[in-house]
Amino acid sequence: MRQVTVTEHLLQHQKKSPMATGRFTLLLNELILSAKLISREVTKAGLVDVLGFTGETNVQGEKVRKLDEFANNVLIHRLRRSGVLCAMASEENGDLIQVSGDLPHGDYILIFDPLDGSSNIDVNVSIGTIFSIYRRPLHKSPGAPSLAEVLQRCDKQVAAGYFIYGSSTMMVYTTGNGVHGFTLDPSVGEFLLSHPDMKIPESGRIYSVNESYWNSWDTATQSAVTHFRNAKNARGKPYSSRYIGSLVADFHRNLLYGGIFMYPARRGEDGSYSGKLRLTCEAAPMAFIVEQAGGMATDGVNRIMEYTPTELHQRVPLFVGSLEDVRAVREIMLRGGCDTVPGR
Ligand code: P6P
Repeated sequence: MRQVTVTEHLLQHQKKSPMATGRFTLLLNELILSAKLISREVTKAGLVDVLGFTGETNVQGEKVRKLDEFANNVLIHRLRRSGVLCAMASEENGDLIQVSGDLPHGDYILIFDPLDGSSNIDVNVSIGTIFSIYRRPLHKSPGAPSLAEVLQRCDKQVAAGYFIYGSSTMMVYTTGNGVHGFTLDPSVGEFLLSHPDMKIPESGRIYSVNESYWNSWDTATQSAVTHFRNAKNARGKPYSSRYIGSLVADFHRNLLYGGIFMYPARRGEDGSYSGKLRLTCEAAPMAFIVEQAGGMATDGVNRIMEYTPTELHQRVPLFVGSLEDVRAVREIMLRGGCDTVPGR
């Protein structure tokens, strides 16, 4: 296959993708440079003192690992200077990261999880950076964007993607014209097109869920997981259970092989149900990607892309993957009187 860089691919699709503007290309290239810097640190994590904790906790109440902090700082530093953003939001930061001020800025809004799956950093399991891009609404308020301008309906995303730092470093992204995968060739320092127009198999052969939470699920969720324990794939074989505990790694494998990733709502000590994954920086970008690849993403019943976030770090249940698998869950949830699906 002729070597095609991300920029060449964007320009080739210029006509089809209104996103292939110079300003979007610049934004994507800054994300790519950030990912190269993060990848370099991730791959040598075992050699220098970037493992372990900083001793701080983030807005999620999670211990911040040094690589988390490094990745977050790289992305904020580089993207703040891209000149094309008006606001950023990170899974690691409680509030919006304002961009305007003395630096040039533009109309894109970037929401990201700098290093998802970071609990796996010390054990050499694939982790990733997830990003979601919106445009600032036209009827914009003067000055820096308000939170309301950032919390847009998920189907207003203009681009979404992830970098996965594994046996190779890959970028998978969509601008609404299909899903395309690029693999980093370290010898030239370029992401080269390796997976053009990715499509997820319509029905899968893998289900991914942390079954240790069985007792905290409602009965409809338990029925959905039981369905896959007994289901047969398109070739009449049982589904395989695979769960890495790193969303990007589990999602990427299922995108290629076909299957469903489930992070259902769990009952808390107060008896209420809530999801763990964040809507804006995890569920929404993965939903955009999977729908562009022919799959589906719901909270069990409702389409993730129809959500309008109520807060920056809103959590949702997530069922994402092959169309027939996510549809099967939806039928079970509706039949089972699922009472854990929050209103949109
Ligand atoms: P659990 C990582 O912390 C993460 O946010 C996702 O990457 C992953 O899918 C999930 O949490 C794992 O959560 O509760 O199964 O450890």
